[in-house]
Amino acid sequence: MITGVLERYKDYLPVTDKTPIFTLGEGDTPLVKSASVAREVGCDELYFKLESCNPTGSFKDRGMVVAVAKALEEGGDTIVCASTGNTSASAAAYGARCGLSTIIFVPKDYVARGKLAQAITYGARIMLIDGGFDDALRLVREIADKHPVVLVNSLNPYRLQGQKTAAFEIVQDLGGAPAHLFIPVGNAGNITAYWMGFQEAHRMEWTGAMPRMMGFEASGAAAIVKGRPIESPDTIASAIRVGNPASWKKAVRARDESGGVIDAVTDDEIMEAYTMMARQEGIFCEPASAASVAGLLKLARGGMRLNDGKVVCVITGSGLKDPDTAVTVEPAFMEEYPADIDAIEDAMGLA
Ligand code: AN7
Repeated sequence: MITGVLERYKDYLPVTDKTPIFTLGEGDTPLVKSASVAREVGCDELYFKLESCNPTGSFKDRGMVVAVAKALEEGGDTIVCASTGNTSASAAAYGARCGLSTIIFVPKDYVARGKLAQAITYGARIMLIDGGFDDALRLVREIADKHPVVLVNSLNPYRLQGQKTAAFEIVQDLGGAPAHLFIPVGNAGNITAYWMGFQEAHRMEWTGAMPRMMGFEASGAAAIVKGRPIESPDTIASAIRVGNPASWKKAVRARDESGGVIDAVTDDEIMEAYTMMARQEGIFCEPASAASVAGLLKLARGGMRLNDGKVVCVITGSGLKDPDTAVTVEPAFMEEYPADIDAIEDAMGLA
């Protein structure tokens, strides 16, 4: 029986007697040991936290269940968010489950097809904004300021509260924090939430150690790395196509307090990691998620030693989210034949 984030972590979340407790099965995701990338980077103990196994296929469900529960508790009937796709898919699912109306603001032409398919099918109202994520966020913030709707972006503090539970699970599964946590960075909410989770786990003495937070932006959308907002962000990893991250300062604090790094990876590095994860680990992640693995490969190749402690890479979303990118990968083998046994045996060299 899945308990879900609200029930399992209610003592560590802003849950009151009046908070409705429900779940779509979010949280309690697998921590899978690496078979191949570990060797490649010279790390004895590398794990992937498969947040792609959440009900809508991304980590967003952990925070959304808390944000939606609090919206219900506070009497809201409409939730709104801006999104590069995963937040909106999650909002649409939890909104549908709870009978809320859900309105999502997404950058037209820059949401992966699987994510849009989810929002459509869950029945959300979809506002396609002629601009980028940063424009969509600006607009939805203004709407939420002026009108009685609940903003469920990560500016809503309940979102990060829910997301921090992934750090709790890693600490519980490993019996302490890893030495390094590699994570993609877009709007910078998740790296902030993980750091909050590790700090709380440390305060509660679930772990003596704390990880170095290793965040990776896409090089075409690397505002934090470059130290200035990016006017026209661009990357194949549409989930992290963000030019002015909302949690910028908090991410920098997580980096500095943990002795970590925020760096950038190119689209080529992302696609190499994306293909490697699928072909060598059997893990189909979306391009943004591969940014954490690309970052690990980049630092290892640059000479960073990773064999003196556990390393966790957060796999934030499923590869099924973005089929259009998947089909651009060179197939290992794909040819067309007539439906004829002789032709097939011939082609397979079995004739
Ligand atoms: C797969 O859905 O921002 O640094 O609107 O979907 O917390 O933004 C998604 C972000 C990484 C980056 N991996 O996390 C959205 C959205 C995946 C993501 C990130 C996102 P943040």
